[in-house]
Amino acid sequence: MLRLVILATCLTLGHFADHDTFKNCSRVEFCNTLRNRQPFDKYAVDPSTITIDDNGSVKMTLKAKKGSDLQLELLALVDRTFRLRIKETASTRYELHDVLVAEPQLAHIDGVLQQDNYVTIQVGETTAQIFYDPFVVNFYLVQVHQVVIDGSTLTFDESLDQAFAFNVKFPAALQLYGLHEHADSLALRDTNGSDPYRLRNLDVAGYELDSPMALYGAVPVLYGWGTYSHAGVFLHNAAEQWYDITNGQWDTQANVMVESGMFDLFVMIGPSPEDLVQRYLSLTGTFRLPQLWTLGYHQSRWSYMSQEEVKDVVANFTTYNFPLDVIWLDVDYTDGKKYFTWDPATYSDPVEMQKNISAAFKRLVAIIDPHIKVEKGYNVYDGALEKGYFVKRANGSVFEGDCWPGLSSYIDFLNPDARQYYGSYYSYDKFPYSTPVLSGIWNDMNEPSVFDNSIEKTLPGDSLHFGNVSHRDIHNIYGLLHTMSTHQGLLDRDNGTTRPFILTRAHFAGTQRYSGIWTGDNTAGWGYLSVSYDSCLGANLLGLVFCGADVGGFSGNPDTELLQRWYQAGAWLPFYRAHASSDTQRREPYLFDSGVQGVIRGAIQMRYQHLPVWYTLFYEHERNKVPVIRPLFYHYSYELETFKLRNHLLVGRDILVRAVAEPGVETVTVHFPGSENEHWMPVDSTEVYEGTTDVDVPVDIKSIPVFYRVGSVIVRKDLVRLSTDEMANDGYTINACLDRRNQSTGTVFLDDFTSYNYANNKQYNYLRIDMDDVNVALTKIDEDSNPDGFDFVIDEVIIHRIVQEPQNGKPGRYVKTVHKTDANGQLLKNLKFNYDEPVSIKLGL
Ligand code: NBV
Repeated sequence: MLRLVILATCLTLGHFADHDTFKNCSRVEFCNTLRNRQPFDKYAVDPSTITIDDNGSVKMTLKAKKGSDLQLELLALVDRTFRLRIKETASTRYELHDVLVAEPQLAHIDGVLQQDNYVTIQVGETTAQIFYDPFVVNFYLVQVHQVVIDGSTLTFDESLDQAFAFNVKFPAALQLYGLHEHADSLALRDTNGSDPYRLRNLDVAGYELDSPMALYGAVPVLYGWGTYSHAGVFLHNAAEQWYDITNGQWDTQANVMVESGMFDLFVMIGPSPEDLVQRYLSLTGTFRLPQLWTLGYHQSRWSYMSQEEVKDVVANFTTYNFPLDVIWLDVDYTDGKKYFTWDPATYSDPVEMQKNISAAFKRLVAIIDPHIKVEKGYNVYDGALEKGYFVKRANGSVFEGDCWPGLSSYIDFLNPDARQYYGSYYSYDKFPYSTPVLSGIWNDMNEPSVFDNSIEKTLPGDSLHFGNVSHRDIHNIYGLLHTMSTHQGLLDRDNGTTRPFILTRAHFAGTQRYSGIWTGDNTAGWGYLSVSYDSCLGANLLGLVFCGADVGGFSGNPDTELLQRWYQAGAWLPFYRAHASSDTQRREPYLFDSGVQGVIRGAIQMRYQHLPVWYTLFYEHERNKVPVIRPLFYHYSYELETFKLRNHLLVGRDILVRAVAEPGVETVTVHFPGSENEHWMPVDSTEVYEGTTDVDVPVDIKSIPVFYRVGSVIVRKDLVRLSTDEMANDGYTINACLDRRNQSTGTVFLDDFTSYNYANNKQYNYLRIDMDDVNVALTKIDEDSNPDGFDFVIDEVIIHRIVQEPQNGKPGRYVKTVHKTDANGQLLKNLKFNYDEPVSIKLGL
């Protein structure tokens, strides 16, 4: 009963985060003590201890003026990256595993210069310089000072157990980004006068906006962005952390306070934004190409309460002509919240339901949480208990806490055997009545969430994991380990033939190797629509590319204007799912009047038209370590105006989107980046805008400002059907946006859309498309790839040609011509190519 009251309170309160439960810095002892520490140069290098190994490692002792000495190790890594590790001589600190994609490769040290008071280590164009006393570590690229670890504030305080703190400065940067996940602007704010940004994975129901409070995910990366040089740091540590931020010329810095674990800091030097993101992804990995259907539209609700309701929703999407790929099951499909079971009364025939879903060319995703109901006779529980696979209390007994099923225990995912055990339940025989139609899994509540406000709704820090590891040391990777287990389970289930789809709420650096993410329990308010862009852009810079937000808002009821705007804006985030809390009014799109339906249908169809763009971008993310969506400053960092811009994003390099995140507007201000060399064409009008201008663009409820970059080729599928499966054999439309030289370029990627054959056997068709106003040239990008079976069928080519250049801030004009045949009058879609040779098509009229 009490639980119901608390839950009801949270739900009605909506977006008021619970500040009694979730602490600010002053209520967290180590943060409160370390935040205001004064610099006092506690450490100095003892030069007699320095050892240098040309193969990339430098070691020395830091003598403490008070307390214990420390050992410093500096590793030079490939890709303009250094790794700085500092610990006590007899360290008992937990050293993190499972996060890096592989052991980072050491670089050869090209030169060492030892002076009286400093040593410099030269690796290619980068230099690390360590001053002995006062102790400071500087990192340079050529002559440009990039990162400074300020030894005067380095604190390893024995009175605070294993807590430590340090300051990191970014002399070439103007603005810091990173520290995902917070409901705040992408550009981190100065925290002087407010709480520091907190990284601790927490189940914050009804989170508030513009807040440094911790949310579900924690990615300890800071990027320092400048107009000419970019550098970053990644703290490889999964304990709770707080970051004070200062931005500004010569003063951009962070004060970092950490509860426990290792000082293990990767210093990554750009100089370009692309370089910087690539360095980080070289350490933590990329998201693998998802199956095509995952990029379609997803419909969810907490919960569809019966198999009949599920079938009814699916049928209505078809009846009302809304594309849909996936229907989601929230917790209520289970038997008493026992995962890997079905409620026998309401989901009595899951196999028939899955057949029904599949007959409509849709798929199913179901939720599986990490807490396990304490119930003798429940196989998942019994097995885990017997084998010792649950997290333990400090006294060694199995931890039990309250969650959805009532009393629950928590799988200890740090234990590889427990991961294997839990993952095995995804197999068809151990998850009764599951079939391949259950195509993906949703891992929720994996911060992990425990319904006990006195411990911030999560496991206590002193609870114990495999190998006697304290929970506090690994708290922020619990969700990552959960998805790792699910990922392996799904791979095994399908014998490695299918690319798993997982959505997770808790996440950390490296989660991208296993799962997509969403922004959790947002609220039906305009600010939450806006912040979904900040959040997913931030995630994309950190490799967490498959990101979305609950369309419409999880809590509360959006009015129809907000709902329509959300469908329009959400279509341009990588993951596109509508979801709503249990106490909200039903809002499946077919429930609205025909006008609203039309707008929502249009938004979803726009998404489906651009699926080839999304799919190609996801492939290019994996291949080139580039984000799928990008803030404007990623490509235009020389334009200061782009640093704090909100509601704008780039899909890849070539599509600019401006979300309408304001109610009742007839125009919105769009920032077009790129100086006079860049031009932008709206998809739904014939104007042309010039780069580095701000324009008030008219909008009505049917439109969202979307622009193609002049010079690009955008490949679409313009015949939109009701699911990706039904569109699989349809041809493509090539949109060529010709530049002043009458040229445009793009790429397209095709494969079987489901398996790993693209990676394991190079079975794919990856083409570069070069166009002028009469010629289409297709060139196979990888000589050794095999495009058999993946024909790029061209239905039509649309040429966009500027007929009037924009001038003095006034838009220009372009015209479109549509071509369906080649110069011989042959229908383009009837042309068959051998992609092993470059293809050249002359267009007919
Ligand atoms: O499983 C119920 C919900 C889910 O719908 C939501 O998306 C998650 O973020 N879940 C949280 C647990 C309860 C939230 C109050």
